[in-house]
Amino acid sequence: MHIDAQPFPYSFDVARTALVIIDMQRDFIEPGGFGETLGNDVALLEAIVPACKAVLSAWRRAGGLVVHTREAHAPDLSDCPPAKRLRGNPTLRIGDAGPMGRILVTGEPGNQIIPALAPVDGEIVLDKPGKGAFHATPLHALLQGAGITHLLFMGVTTEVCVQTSMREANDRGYDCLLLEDCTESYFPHFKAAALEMIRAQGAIVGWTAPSAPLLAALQA
Ligand code: C5J
Repeated sequence: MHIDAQPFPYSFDVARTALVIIDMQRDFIEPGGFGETLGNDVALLEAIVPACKAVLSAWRRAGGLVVHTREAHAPDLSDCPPAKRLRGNPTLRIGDAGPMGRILVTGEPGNQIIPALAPVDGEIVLDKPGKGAFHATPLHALLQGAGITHLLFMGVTTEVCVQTSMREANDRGYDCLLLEDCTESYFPHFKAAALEMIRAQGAIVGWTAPSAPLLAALQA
């Protein structure tokens, strides 16, 4: 399969490609979660949900592998170093009790993937304590075991967990495409810059494309 992308067309085989959905969890997307406590306008992120849902549905129909990640820490925060917990000036920190349970803690209501993109049986769901999806998770082993060589990325936030995960994936040898209308940042200029960085210098980290050509290719 080939789709129009920047900086040049992206080719992949569905059987060797996984759709990786980064951190579409209530804490970041819904009002009252961690994202909002950091002073962000979560409506910006909520706006990508319909496009993400359309891609997820089409990818499921095509029989492709789906990976969902959640930024999540153990209840005792043993996997959350002070360098992460103490950054910023939020009204609530990781592990504190918030309106949707303890912030970014495994199993809490705010840590669940939003209902519109909820995982189904057979999909991989990974809790990741870092920004990158490969740090302290079995993701690389699971993808290698499934014969995956290519990754399609969606999710939030573009310049933090998505970009970090794409860079980790690129270092591990995966050809990565970021779906432009299926990712968002609390800072639109950071999203724009991240997309440019990713595809600069001949796709130094990977490709970017809107979801429309992917949906058309999957339907053809
Ligand atoms: C952040 C993420 N922004 N998923 N997490 O802290 O991008």
